[in-house]
Amino acid sequence: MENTIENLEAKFQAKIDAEIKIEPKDWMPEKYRKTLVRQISQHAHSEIIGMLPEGNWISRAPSLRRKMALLAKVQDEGGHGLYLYSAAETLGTSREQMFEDLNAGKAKYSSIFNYPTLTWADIGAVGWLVDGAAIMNQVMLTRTSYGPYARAMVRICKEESFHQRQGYEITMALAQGSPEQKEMAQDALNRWWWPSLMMFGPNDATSTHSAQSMAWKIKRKSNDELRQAFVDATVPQAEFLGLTIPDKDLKWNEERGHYDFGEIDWEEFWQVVKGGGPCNKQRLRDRNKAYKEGAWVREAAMAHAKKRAEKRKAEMVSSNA
Ligand code: BYC
Repeated sequence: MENTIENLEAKFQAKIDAEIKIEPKDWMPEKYRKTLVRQISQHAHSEIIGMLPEGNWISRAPSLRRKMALLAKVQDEGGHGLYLYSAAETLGTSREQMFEDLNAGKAKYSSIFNYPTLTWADIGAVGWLVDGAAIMNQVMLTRTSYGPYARAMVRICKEESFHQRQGYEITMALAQGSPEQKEMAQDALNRWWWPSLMMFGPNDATSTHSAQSMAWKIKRKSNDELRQAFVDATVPQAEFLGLTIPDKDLKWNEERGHYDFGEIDWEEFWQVVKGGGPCNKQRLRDRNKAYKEGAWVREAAMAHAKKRAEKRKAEMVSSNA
């Protein structure tokens, strides 16, 4: 068969349909490559920016045990960012370019991280709801069609389960504590519930990329399917805690076998995505500061790597002589 674009595309789609992973050196349509770089880099940025609202509470955690768990969680997020930047690099985009786009405010990251963490109960809500929503989305990504992304996601999901549990446990301790503590947990749920539902992205009817991404098996489930699964899994968890989900339209629909829930404020969602959320400016400023202050570490690491490579080259030359 001749290697025309049509033939290559047909062979590519046949591989996807046969559940064969696409690897970095395989032929792929330029649009597939672009979609992956867009999604994986946005995902990596979300992990890195996501460290900021939680990092805010490391020095104020209420006990040594809580502090250790939160510290480990925030470090995990940094690691997730690194796996994901590496996966995106295999598609031919440099890490420097991705950082530049993030720092300049040109790249997207998850809307959720533009909300503030006002009390310790927010750390519980972030773990329970934000990591809970992230897992719902990311479990499907362990089966995504691009090999390096799928393999990164397997490791990430294992750690995300621990994150969700630590958040739920913090919320449970507060919900079973004094009336003031229970009130803190309820207040955090009230503020984080709707932004967590927004994490799944626009409704299927308005999602621009979903149809193509599902045909390429980059995404295995639609934004609305995942959002529904999250609501169905989380409502009983809130009931168990004796907390109330802030949605007057939330009710079990026997016929559908799912919870019905209220309409998301899409105006708020798009405002946050476009840079007008409560913390967008602060996040970008803190990210730029951290990047600038970390320059010497990157330079030292690069100098060390260069020296080692030169040493290895010299050893090879002398052993061949
Ligand atoms: N926020 O056509 P759509 C974590 C954008 S972090 C901002 O549905 P797609 C954690 C979307 O990019 C985990 N933007 O797009 C870390 C697109 O704009 P562009 C984060 C959003 O890609 C630290 C436009 O809206 N998870 O776990 O098919 C501490 C149209 O959307 C959002 C991931 O990144 C949003 N919420 O589907 C704790 C998962 N939603 O690119 C926890 C990987 C949509 O055309 N990503 N947009 O300019 C995905 O699965 C998909 O990219 C999405 C969107 C489901 C998010």
